[in-house]
Amino acid sequence: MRPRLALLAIAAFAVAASAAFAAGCGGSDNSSSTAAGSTTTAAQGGGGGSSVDVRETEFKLNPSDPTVKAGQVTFNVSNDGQVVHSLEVEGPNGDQKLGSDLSPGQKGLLSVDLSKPGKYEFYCPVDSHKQMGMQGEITVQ
Ligand SMILES: [Cu+2]
Repeated sequence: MRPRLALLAIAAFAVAASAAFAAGCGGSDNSSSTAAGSTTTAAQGGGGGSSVDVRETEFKLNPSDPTVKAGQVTFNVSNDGQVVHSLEVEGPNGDQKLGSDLSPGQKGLLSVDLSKPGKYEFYCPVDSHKQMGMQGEITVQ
């Protein structure tokens, strides 16, 4: 009786562990696009912040000089290019970066606290894309 119970427990643990491993491993890349898509409406519906659409291509940000109102700003980033891109904003409280890089065609949301008026740099942190022109300046009014 006892040994059999122990075996069952071990087997159950192994199944749970491998399921968790598979979910954490294979799921991360594919699920990020759907997760980003589903949070789009939530981010825009809640809060009083503004949002900015940013398109990334090789090697520029469009727009590269957006002007926003002070507050929580959501960057609606789409990778319209042919290689992986990401986005990082040097806000008043430090750097804020997309949770995961964007494959070509992917979109992502980056919410940044830009509650202090001023000018803030933003850029693509992938490889040397910033130096190649994927940078700009956000004006917060
Ligand atoms: Cu890039």
